[in-house]
Parts: sequence; structure tokens; C-alpha cells
Amino acid sequence: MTKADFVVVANRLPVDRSGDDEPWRRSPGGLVTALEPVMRKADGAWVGWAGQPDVELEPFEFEGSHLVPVMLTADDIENYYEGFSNDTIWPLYHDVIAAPRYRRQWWDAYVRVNRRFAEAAAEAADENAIVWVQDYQLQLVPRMLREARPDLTIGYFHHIPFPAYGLYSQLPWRRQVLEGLLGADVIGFQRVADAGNFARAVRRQLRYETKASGITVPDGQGGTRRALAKAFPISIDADSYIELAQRPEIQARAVEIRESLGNPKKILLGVDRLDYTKGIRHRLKAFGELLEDGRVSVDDVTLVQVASPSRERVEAYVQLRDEIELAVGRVNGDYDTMGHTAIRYLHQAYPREEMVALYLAADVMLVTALRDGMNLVAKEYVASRVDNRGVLVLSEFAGAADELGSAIHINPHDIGGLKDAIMRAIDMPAAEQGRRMRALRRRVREHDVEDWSREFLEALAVFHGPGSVVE
Ligand code: GDG
Repeated sequence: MTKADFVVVANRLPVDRSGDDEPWRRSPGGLVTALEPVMRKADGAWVGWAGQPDVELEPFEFEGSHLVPVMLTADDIENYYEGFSNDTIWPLYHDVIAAPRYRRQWWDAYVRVNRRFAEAAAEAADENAIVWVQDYQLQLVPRMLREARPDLTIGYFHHIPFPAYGLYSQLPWRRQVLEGLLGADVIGFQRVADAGNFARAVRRQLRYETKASGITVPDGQGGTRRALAKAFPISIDADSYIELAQRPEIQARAVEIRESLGNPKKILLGVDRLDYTKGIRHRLKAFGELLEDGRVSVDDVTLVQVASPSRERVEAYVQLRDEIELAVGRVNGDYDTMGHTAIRYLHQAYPREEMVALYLAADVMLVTALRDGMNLVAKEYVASRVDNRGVLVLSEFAGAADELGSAIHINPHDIGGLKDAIMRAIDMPAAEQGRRMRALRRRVREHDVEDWSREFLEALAVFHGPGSVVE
């Protein structure tokens, strides 16, 4: 097998297919979108699950990258993925918005599957290669990889929040997870606060010394080594959104979307995976109350909510979907007219072109996450507004709030405040929209996904000997 100098390890490969005989297609989603430009340039290997249970696949080439599938059984998916990753770590790391479940059987599967990913990465990596591990499903991989291959330079990026110690310390396997992550040379987080929470957990649990972003870690041979834990806020491929937003057919589609909604004066938009972290219920509650109060009317204002299907076999998500659909049904039942709908709810996934047309059609973008690592939708909306119009209402609990200071910041738990912010956004004069949108767009253009990966890989290169692929 060919060995690569640069290896990405992520839960999913960046491709999808609908059946065994169907062709592979690049899959949508936050991480793939973020790493696509990096992979294109680096000519590396990507280790991950191909998306079908119990299927053993040989490594293969796809659009210039070398893909190395890791097999997951139906049992692994249930216990490692749906169980430990999405029903233990996900809710715990998002401030226990839903109750995390701690099951020893899930933990055992997590260890077993992390080992399988580490072995596949060790096999794919050339001597002294750089390996970049992605996200919370693989927190044990850095240490496993370092033990197997001390020659490697290892980075890890954490896409979701890292919680405050008081919450983190609930985790029965809190020491093992910290030790797993500390196998990396560079541990990247979305926000400065996440890196701070991590360093505090390391001090409290492991008693290792931390200073600024540096952590002194025992090297297993009686000495120590230094690891770096720091914020590297992720971004988007801004130019690709700008390019799409400038296409005449996408602008025409935006006009068509407005028409098909009955040309309301204002369109509000929410775009999220259907997830309890995204604050969709809080958004619906605020909008429902604005209708009830008579501050907005269905003749003038429509909320479009795209809730793309997600984790449909995890119980908390099944329940959430029922709650949201009940809420949408109630509001629409109370306020719809023959010609106008209050909430156009779409439990569907759309091509990127349609998303950009929606961004262009929306006067107000509502990002009301209760907790979110970054939230790329906020940045995509801003990048797409080539007309310098539109208003971003942004939760302070989303990582994006640290960078997007010219958005209207809200606390989604404060429904009164959220309602006022929505009204302010609806009523915002064009000149103020322009001023704010220009500032937001400058930030997203000046810090796009290539800057993100370059900054991370430059920090990692410090740990790598001469001749680094990232230099
Ligand atoms: C995790 C962290 C962090 C959504 N529906 C459709 C669609 N999407 C795309 C969006 C965006 C991506 O999926 C979602 O990214 P987010 O950042 O908003 O949220 P998560 O999925 O929770 O991502 C998050 C991210 O990782 C990256 O580090 O920002 O905090 O939770 O790109 O546009 N895309 C298309 N059709 C849809 O229906 N094409």
C-alpha cells in the first residue's frame, strides 16, 4: 500500500454512496466542506468509515485523494457512534442540554473502534508523517497512534465545545479521554474558552503543568514533552459561496423563492441539522409569540426553517423532531391564511446551490444555538450576501460569536430578548444592514478555511523535523 506524508483521520470518509453499485459522491457537511480545499492541495490520505455497516472495502482513489475505509459493524455503530459519541459525549460537551447517558458497553466499543482507526492511520502514514485527527468520535486516537508510531507528528482538532470542568468531571472515563487527547502535539479548539476548559481539566484531573497554551506531558520514558492546546476557529471556503451567490441563476432562484412564499415583506431563515443544540424550539417559540402579540403578521413575515435530518436512530433526536413538528403545526394552524404561511418547515437536505439561494432570499438569518462549537451556517450566510444586505441574529453560545461582533448577539434562553432582537433585525434600516454586513463579510473573507488549516498546520510544523510537508 502507498504511504502518505499527510493523513486525515475522521469518523467519516468525505464520500457517500447510496448502494454497493452506485458511484461515490463527495458528501455534504461541516467537516468535509472545511477540509476539502486542504486535501485537494496536500495530496494526502483520508482514513474513515465509508458509511455502510459491515462492509469491508479496500483503499481507493477519489478525486485525487487516497481514501482508506475503516470497517464498522452494525454493533459498532450502535455502541461507538450512536451510543458513546452521540448520546454520551455530544450532550455532555454541549452543556448537558440533553442528559448524557453513561454506559460501560458504549465506552468499551469506543475504545475498540478508536483502536481500529489508530491502526488504520498507523498503516497509512509514511515515516515521520503528519497525521491530523478530527473530532470527538476519535479522542483516544492521538495517544494510541503515538504509542504505535512515536515518529509521527500528531494534530487533533475538536469541532465541538469542550465543557467547563464541573460538567466534564461527570464523565466516568474523564482521565482516559484527557490522556487520549494529550497524545497529540497540537490540540485545537474552536474558542479560547474551550482551550481554557481543557487546560483546567488537565490540571485538575492529571495534575500536569499548563502555562499559556503549553502543557507539560510525561513522555512515558521518565521525561516530558510539550503539547499545545489552543484556539483555531474554523471557517468556510468563502470564495466558493461568493461565486455561487454571484451566479445569475442562483439570484433568480432567490427571487423565485420569495415569490413562492407570496412575496412577504421579510423572510426569516433558520438552517440547521435537526439537533437539540441548535435552539430551534426557542426560535419557534419567539416567532410564535411575536405573531400572538401582533408584532408581526403572516401577511408580512415568513419563517423558513430547514431542519436537515440527523441521527434519526438516537432517541433524543426522535423526541426533538416530534416536539418541533408539534410546535410548527400549532403555530401554522393558528396563524396561516390561504395565501400565507407562518413557518415553512422543511425536514429535508438541499444542494448547496439551493442553500445559497435561500441565504440570498432571507432578510434575517436566525442562529439561536444553545451551544455550538462554531456554526458554519452563520459564516455561510454572511459570505453569500454579496449585496451587503441582510441581518445576522447570532447566539453568544455559538463559537462564531467571538469573531462576528457586528451581528446582533442574543441569549436564546431569554425569549423576550430574542423577540426584541428579531424585531430589531426586521426593522433595521438598509444603511445599518450594509455597515454591519460589510464588517461581517470582511472578517469571513479575511479568515477563511484555508487560513484555518494553514494556521493549525503551521503550529503543528513546529513539532515536526525539517522537510515538513506543511512548511
Ligand atoms: C459541527 C459543529 C462546527 C446543513 N443542512 C444542509 C447543509 N448543511 C450544512 C451547512 C453547514 C454544515 O452543514 C453544518 O455546519 P454547522 O457548523 O452549522 O454545524 P454542525 O453540523 O453541527 O458541525 C459546529 C462544525 O462542526 C465545523 O467545525 O461549526 O459547531 O457542531 O456547512 O451549510 N448543506 C446542504 N444541504 C443541507 O440541507 N448542502
